[in-house]
Amino acid sequence: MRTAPTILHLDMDAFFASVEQASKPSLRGKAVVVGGLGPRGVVATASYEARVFGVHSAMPMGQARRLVPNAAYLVPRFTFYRSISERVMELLRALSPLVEPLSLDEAFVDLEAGGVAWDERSARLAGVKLRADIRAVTGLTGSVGLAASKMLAKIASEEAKPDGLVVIEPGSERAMLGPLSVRILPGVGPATGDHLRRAGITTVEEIVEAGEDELVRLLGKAHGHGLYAMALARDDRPVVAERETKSVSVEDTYDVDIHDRTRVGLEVQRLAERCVRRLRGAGLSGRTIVLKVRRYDFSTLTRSETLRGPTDDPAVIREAAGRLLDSVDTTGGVRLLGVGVSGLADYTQEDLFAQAAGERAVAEGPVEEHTAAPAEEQPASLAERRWPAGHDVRHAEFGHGWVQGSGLGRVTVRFETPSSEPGRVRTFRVDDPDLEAADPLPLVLGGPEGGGGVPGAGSQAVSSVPASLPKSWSGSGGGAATSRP
Ligand code: DCP
Ligand code: MG
Repeated sequence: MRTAPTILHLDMDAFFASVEQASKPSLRGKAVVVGGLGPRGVVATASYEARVFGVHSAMPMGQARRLVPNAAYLVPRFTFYRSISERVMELLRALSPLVEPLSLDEAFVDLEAGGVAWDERSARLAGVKLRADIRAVTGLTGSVGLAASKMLAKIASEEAKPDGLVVIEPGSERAMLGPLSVRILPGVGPATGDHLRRAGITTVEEIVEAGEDELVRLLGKAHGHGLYAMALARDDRPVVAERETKSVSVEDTYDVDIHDRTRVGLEVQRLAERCVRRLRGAGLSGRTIVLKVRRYDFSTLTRSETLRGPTDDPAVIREAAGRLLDSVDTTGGVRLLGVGVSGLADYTQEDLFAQAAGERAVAEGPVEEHTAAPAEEQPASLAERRWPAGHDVRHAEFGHGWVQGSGLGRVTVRFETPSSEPGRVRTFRVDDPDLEAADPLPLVLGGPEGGGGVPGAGSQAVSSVPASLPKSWSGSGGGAATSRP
């Protein structure tokens, strides 16, 4: 493992929600929930102001509404988020050829490979400058973790959230990890966490104390070895430059063959859900669902089904995987199960879009092409379809604004732009000829991330973001193991 904290992990703060707050001055400092507004909708993300009330990603939207009835509920604008993500990734690629994106808002960067950092001080400086540059270019905040390995860099950025920077100094890793929950380690989800807890292991330190043999006994060879190494902060995984993803899949090997057909079915459902989370994390959807089954005698078979269009809907993928399982004989037992999705396309969340034929009709071109859901699944009224909450509009007289809500033949628009004061609300008839859908405006003046031609929206001031930090910030890279500039 390297001896300097030159692996950087960036994760943007409350990404989709922060973009919405930056777009809409009236929502800054307020609870904002982005997600599907239809009956099957789930939360994509929530602003930190909404998280205080317990709202989080993947929560059913109805539950979020009960927790924070007064939050702003907005339909996601993936094309816009993707264009901002691209600007952030460009900044990362300026630091190093080795940039490994994990999702739209998250990536590892090997600073050493880029020659921009070689010791703690230079790494910290690069991290501080990156955060300032991201802010200047996108108007948004991202959190940075710096460490000598990927695992620790990611843990550090989590610690740094929101809007911070944490360096884990080489040599301090074991002491830092020791008291933390086992759940902090990569690959330890709720199931493995429970399994370890029943064996009396709740902290990373306790994994080390239990020893490698015990871990292998509890979790099987591959997982046990891997986890023990992580607990000792041994992680040599290199940062791998972006490559074309061909498929997204997850699989589990079982220590004891599963015979019970119901249990096999449940495992497949669980894997399908994990696969969806990974798919969404990568900002993708896919058309072909693949089921992999290894039987007691090591014979392995795969079955696949291709849908009419790409999806990342957990229900659709679960059902397809279930159908595929129906065609597989599992008598004798199953050692391994896997669920994958291939035939990938850019982000399409039918689940989020359950309400929004309008999402397709209005702003998101690619979504329109890709969506497979039949029309009768769209319960939204015509007004809501045409004017999805949160999307940009332009009025012939009042200028640029966004849809605050619609229904009963009316649409309510708040007229404001990223650089204006919070704006006023006006209500129109849904068929008002003066009102039309518009492209998002750039969050920072001069930024090209407007998702298309940037209309001249009258007077826009440059938002007051420093292009570089005051000297005193960058000079503070001294002895402390962590810092939050
Ligand atoms: N996302 C999603 N569905 C999920 C999880 C995330 O659609 N189940 C989307 C919305 C998020 C974005 O991906 O804004 C990035 O995911 P993160 O997990 O990084 O969450 P945030 O950036 O929103 O918040 P944090 O500050 O915790 O990173
Ligand atoms: Mg994030």
